[in-house]
Amino acid sequence: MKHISILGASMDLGQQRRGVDMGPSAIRYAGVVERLQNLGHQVTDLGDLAPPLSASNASESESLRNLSQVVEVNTRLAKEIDDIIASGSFPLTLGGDHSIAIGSVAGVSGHYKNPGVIWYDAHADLNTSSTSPSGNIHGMPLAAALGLGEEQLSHIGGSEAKLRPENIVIFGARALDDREKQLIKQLGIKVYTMHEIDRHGMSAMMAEAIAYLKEKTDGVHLSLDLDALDPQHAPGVGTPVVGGLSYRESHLAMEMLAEAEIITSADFVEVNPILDEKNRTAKAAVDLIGSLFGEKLC
Ligand code: 4U7
Ligand code: MN
Ligand code: MN
Ligand code: MN
Repeated sequence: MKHISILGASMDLGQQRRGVDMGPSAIRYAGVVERLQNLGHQVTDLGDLAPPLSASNASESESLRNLSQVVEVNTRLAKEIDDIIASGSFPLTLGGDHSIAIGSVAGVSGHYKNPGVIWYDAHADLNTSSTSPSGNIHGMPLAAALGLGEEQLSHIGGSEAKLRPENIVIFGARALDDREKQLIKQLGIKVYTMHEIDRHGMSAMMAEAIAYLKEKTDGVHLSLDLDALDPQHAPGVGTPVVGGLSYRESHLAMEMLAEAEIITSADFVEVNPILDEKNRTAKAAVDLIGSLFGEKLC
């Protein structure tokens, strides 16, 4: 039995398709609290973090859209996550676009000597204001956690880098920008692209990723972007990429993580109900959360 604190981060200013701020509601309507309670966990739903104080300001930089709002929300989120862990509870953050992982990783990192992360995503989210093709901050959270790019983002929750490159595993990648590929090589970040997963299978690749992280980390944050799944299984995301992980592969991944008992915090992000079909993507998120927290088929 775990004590789990659910926090909604209803943010949509890290990208340009409206509606992803409704992700936390959609995941709640898909039954996340009941699902976790039925597994015997003690769940506190802390509701949603208050939205950004000011509305989007069109005059802001195109290389870092809505910077001040993203900084403000993530600063509050980092503090909330920090407090949840300090209280002995498991923080489960519901997004919201992936820019919110800047705050969740910042809030987690101070609690571990060697924090690690599994970035379950079609993308690497390693852009900075100088490499980003879009200026969308949801493509930058992993770079910020490494201490790269705009300091207003990388210094949220403290000026130190929140993650070491060798403690990062990117899983499900298939849409990396050239500069992101360069950075991955330069820093030696471990990436399981769709190629490796197709070739050797989810079971072998996830087992390897778990062994890799288990050896060097004392806490692992799972940052799960629903666009890691193929759009067939998760259509309600802002940046869908064909050729992704299946629903079953993702289930297996979560079951293996549950069995390995390495995950100490998580976020489930990028669920956009406006783009979804009958809340399927939110339901997939809840199914995966169930598996991550120990649900068995029999
Ligand atoms: B997500 C992109 F250029 N790399 O930076 C960018 F392709 O959190 C996409 O993973 C980022 O959904 C996707 O804008 C961010 C683009
Ligand atoms: Mn993505
Ligand atoms: Mn710095
Ligand atoms: Mn992402």
